[in-house]
Amino acid sequence: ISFKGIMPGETFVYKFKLQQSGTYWYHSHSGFQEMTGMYGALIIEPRENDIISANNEHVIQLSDWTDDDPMALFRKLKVQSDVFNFNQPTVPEFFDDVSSSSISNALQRRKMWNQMRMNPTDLADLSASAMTFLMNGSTPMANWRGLFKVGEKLRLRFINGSSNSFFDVRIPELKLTVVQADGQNVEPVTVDEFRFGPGETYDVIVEPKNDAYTIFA
Ligand SMILES: [Cu+2]
Repeated sequence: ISFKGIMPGETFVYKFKLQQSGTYWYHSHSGFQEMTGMYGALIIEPRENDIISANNEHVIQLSDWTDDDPMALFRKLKVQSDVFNFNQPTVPEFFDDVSSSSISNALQRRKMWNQMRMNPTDLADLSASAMTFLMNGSTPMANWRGLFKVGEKLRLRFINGSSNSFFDVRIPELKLTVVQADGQNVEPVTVDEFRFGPGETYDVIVEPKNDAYTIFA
């Protein structure tokens, strides 16, 4: 809206006053370019010493990728919004509802969802049937070396750079201490797992006791 865009091969220098530091990211807002990889991390170091101490840090940016033309996917959703939802409530779920409450409650519930023209399993427009989920641009088949070192205090800057997907993130056998959310330092909270939606960032501190772990999202 505000300018004519950056043509292929051109460069453009953005200038803006920094009022903040922390983990942020950027992405394109035109032509579904974000879904085809036009995004990246923006890490802003604090002017003074960082109060979050770590021996090392890595950015882990999650995204969702489609082998289809995103415009074609969008067209399908415009025609039928639940085309990728293969978990629709049908007759058996209706009888489950009847037996767990009553027939009038079950009918009432169906009526409510019908009025909204939605269903209770409508969690995201696109699911794994249309998407592959990526970490730093790599598929789930990929592997990284040298990320974890025993005894090192490691800061992982998680970014949900997806167009559509919520992620539940955990590293089995490692506690995650959340120290920053959306670029703002927070009172540290130690968890086994966190959930974040498109656009959100969480920085966590981990202290590996082995040199191999799975980052699961
Ligand atoms: Cu955006």
